[in-house]
Order: sequence, then C-alpha cells, then structure tokens
Amino acid sequence: MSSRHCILVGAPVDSGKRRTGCLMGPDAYRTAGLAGALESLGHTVEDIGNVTPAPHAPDDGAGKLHEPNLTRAWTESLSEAAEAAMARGMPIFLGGDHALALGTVRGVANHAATQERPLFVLWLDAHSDYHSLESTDSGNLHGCPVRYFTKQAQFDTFPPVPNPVPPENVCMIGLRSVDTAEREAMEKVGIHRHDMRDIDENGIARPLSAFLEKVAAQNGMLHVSLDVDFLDPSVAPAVGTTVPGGATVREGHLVCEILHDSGLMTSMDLVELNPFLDERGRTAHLMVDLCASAMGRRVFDRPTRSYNT
Ligand code: 4U7
Ligand code: MN
Ligand code: MN
Ligand code: MN
Repeated sequence: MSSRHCILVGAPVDSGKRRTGCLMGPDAYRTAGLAGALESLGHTVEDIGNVTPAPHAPDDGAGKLHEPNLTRAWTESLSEAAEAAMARGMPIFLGGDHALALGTVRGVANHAATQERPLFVLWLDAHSDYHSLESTDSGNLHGCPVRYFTKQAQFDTFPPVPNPVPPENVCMIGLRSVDTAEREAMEKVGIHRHDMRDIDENGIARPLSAFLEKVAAQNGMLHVSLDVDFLDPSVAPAVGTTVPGGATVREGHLVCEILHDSGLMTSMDLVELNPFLDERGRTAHLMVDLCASAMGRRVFDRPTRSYNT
C-alpha cells in the first residue's frame, strides 16, 4: 500500500482505572522505536507530542466512578486532537488506558461525518468495554468507551456524541471477559462479536475478512483499537487486566497484516500498555511490531486481496 503521513498522538490517559502506569505508555512506544519502524516502511512520521486534558474540576473521590472529571477532560481534548489529526493524515494514538477511546473515536467519527463516510471500529480486546455509567461495577471508565461512542446509553456530563458509530459498524475480536450487564446490553444490538472460542474454531482471518468486506462495500473509514490484553499475557504481560487464553503473536500479526493489505485502516489506538509491568520492554516492542505489520511490514509480498465490490 502507498505511503501515509502518520501522526503520533501521545495520549497518556491513566484515569480509566485505579492501577496506574499507562501514563508511561507513549514514551515506551517512542523508546521502542515506533517512529523509525514506520519510516523504514516508507511512511512520513510526525510526532506531535502528548495531548493534555482540558481544564477540569478536581475529582473528589466521592461516588462510584473513578476520576470522572479527569476522564471527561481527556475526552474533550483527545476528541479535538483526533478530529484535527484526521484532517491531515493517519493518527496513531499512543495510550494510555482504553478510556482514551471515549475521545479518539468521538473525534474520528466527527471527521468521518465531514467526509460523508461511515465510520467502522475494529475492537481488538479481551473485554467488550460496553458498560454504561450505571452498569459498571468497578467504576473504571476504561470499561465504557464502546457504549459511549455508539450512544447506546446516556453518559451524563460527558460531551454529547454528535456522530455515534452504529453498533452494527463495530466488530469485537478476542473476547473472553464480558460482564453480565455488558452481555445483556450487547444482545440487544448488532455488534459483531467474536470470542476466543470462535477464533479457535474458525481462525481469526475469516471473521476479520467478513467485517472488512462490509467496510469496503460502504466506502467506510476504519478505526482500529488495539488493547494489549487482546494478546495472551504470556506474550504481552505489561497490562493491568490480564486474561489468560488470548491471541497468539501470530494471530495478532495476521490481523494486522490483513488490515494492511485491505488498505482500509484510517486511524489506530494502541492502548492499555503499562510499562511498569513490562519485562525488559517486550510488550512495548510487540505492540510496535504489530503496528508495523498493520502499516506494511511483511516477509514476502502476496497478491493483494481486493475488498472492493
Ligand atoms: B479494558 C471490567 F469488570 N469489565 O468493567 C470492568 F472485568 O480497557 C474490565 O478492556 C474492564 O482493559 C477492562 O472493570 C477494560 C471488569
Ligand atoms: Mn487514576
Ligand atoms: Mn479495552
Ligand atoms: Mn481489555
């Protein structure tokens, strides 16, 4: 695929859950050589540094939700940064925990609306992140972004979502930890969802390709949100919410290689890396390698599969 202008957007969000460390994620990706890897694939790279949260009242620790004011402030600033970056190139958001997707997807969706193109979201995650502010037991907002950007619940005091992503435009792959309230809410809508059993039985390429056909048929834009815990903790230990039985290194690369060959991806989140929990940078390096695969790194060329209808 042709060369892209990659815009690295640091998003050191750490307010989406109680265990801290994701704020170090953007610098871990920089240290692991993300910019150089993308440049060696022929892309231009612009690192705009780290976004900061919008002005906000301090969180007082009262109530069920963890740091809602700070998370709302991140949602505002990241949404604006995302919309602006989309107009100039292909943003890669360096997380930060998954609460950052409250902002990035909102902003990317606003940009897609200006292009009069539908937005699709590929959610690579052990979790469905489909809680509402009412259904979350943990109070951790990194478990809520999909419900927010699909506008399937009111998110009181959060910025309104002018361009919600239709649930049937969302595909989740890698699921193995879905709470009862999330499952019941998801059963009412048309989110494409593939748990690990599905991948074991059918392979990972098949459900992904079916989704990409749909994106191409509608001339859609595609945002990919890659949570470290999509991968098995034995190969990607640097994450707070490990769930055994995740994707292998090769399943991760295959998804990314197919994404590249499709030419459909227009933005990407790298989320939930907690460098404090890493082993000599191995998880950061794996995430950089996966991003490189999604941007064209390969062993041999193959005849390109066309998703154009
Ligand atoms: B992540 C959880 F209860 N569902 O709500 C919750 F299992 O961004 C986990 O996917 C959320 O890592 C995980 O706290 C959020 C829990
Ligand atoms: Mn915090
Ligand atoms: Mn997640
Ligand atoms: Mn997760």
